[in-house]
Amino acid sequence: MGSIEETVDVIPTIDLTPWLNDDDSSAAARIAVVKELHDACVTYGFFQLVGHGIPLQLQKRVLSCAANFFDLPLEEKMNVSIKKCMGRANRGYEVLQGQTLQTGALPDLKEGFFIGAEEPSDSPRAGRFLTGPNQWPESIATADFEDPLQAYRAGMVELAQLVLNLLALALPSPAPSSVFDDFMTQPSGNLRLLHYPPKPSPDPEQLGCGAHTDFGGITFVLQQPETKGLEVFYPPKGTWIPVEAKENAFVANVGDLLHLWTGKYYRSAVHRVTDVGDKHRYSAPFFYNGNMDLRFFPLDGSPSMTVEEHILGKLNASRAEQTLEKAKNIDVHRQHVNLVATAAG
Ligand SMILES: O=C(O)CCC(=O)C(=O)O
Ligand SMILES: [Fe+2]
Repeated sequence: MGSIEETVDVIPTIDLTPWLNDDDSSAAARIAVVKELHDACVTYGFFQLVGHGIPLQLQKRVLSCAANFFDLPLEEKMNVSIKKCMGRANRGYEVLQGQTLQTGALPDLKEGFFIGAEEPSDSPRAGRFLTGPNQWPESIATADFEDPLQAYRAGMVELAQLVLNLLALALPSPAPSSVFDDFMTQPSGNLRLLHYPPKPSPDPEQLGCGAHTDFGGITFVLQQPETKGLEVFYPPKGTWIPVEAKENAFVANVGDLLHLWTGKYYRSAVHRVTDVGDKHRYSAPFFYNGNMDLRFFPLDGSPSMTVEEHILGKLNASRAEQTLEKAKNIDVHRQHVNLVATAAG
């Protein structure tokens, strides 16, 4: 018999069916789901979601859209580079090793593609943070890429809103069950396709996706079944918990915004993608950031701010940290160069 320390923690799996069935679900079953969501968000900040109503066929199409897109020649992918998007819309292709999520680690061994709600370029909002026209690859037909991805994204917006309503119900009083209602008007929800190529070396500093927390409200990750690599940090034990890639399940996680808003009641957990092994791995995280203009008031009385201010603040802080780290590395390098120069001279 193992001791508590030896027990392997597992991210809980929560079945939403009682909330999607209008007819035969008992009130008790629905309350049990709310309690499970509460416990998962307080303990891990992560859970697997099943019985969510998003068709398996659509999930499979999203993953094959990812495989088809990342298979395109680099030149075609660069035609829709995120660097060409309108203003700060953050839409399009992100190159392999284009991001370093973990300060001090090597650049992430992944490439990505971001989409969001279509906001035409002549709209006054276009070019604002996370808002604007999408960039679609020319060589893949709309019906084979844009249509399924947008159908999926719309389904994820609805799912996120149902889960947020339940997370509002799960908060201890006096938080009202309407606490997130205004957050859900004109919501920003962005889908990212990701490709992790097989890892070329066993270097522990080479991660697929460096350790980070998500900045926004709530994230739902579609993982390609039978792949590996996603892990969640569990501070009470200082351990990394692997998150199984289950068919027809989404990995949901609380972001920093929800953590702050709930007075740090719901945990925003550090997570990463380590070694994907010798198989390609595709995933599709969906980030629900709600109404970016909304001013929210953290339940513990911390200063209020708008959703956009919060996310931009997080982004800028992480960039500043990365710049500092790079500067330190350059100093180390300079010192080394000087020593070599001295020894040689
Ligand atoms: O690919 C994954 O499973 C996770 C990706 C992730 O954490 C992110 O994009 O924020
Ligand atoms: Fe993440």
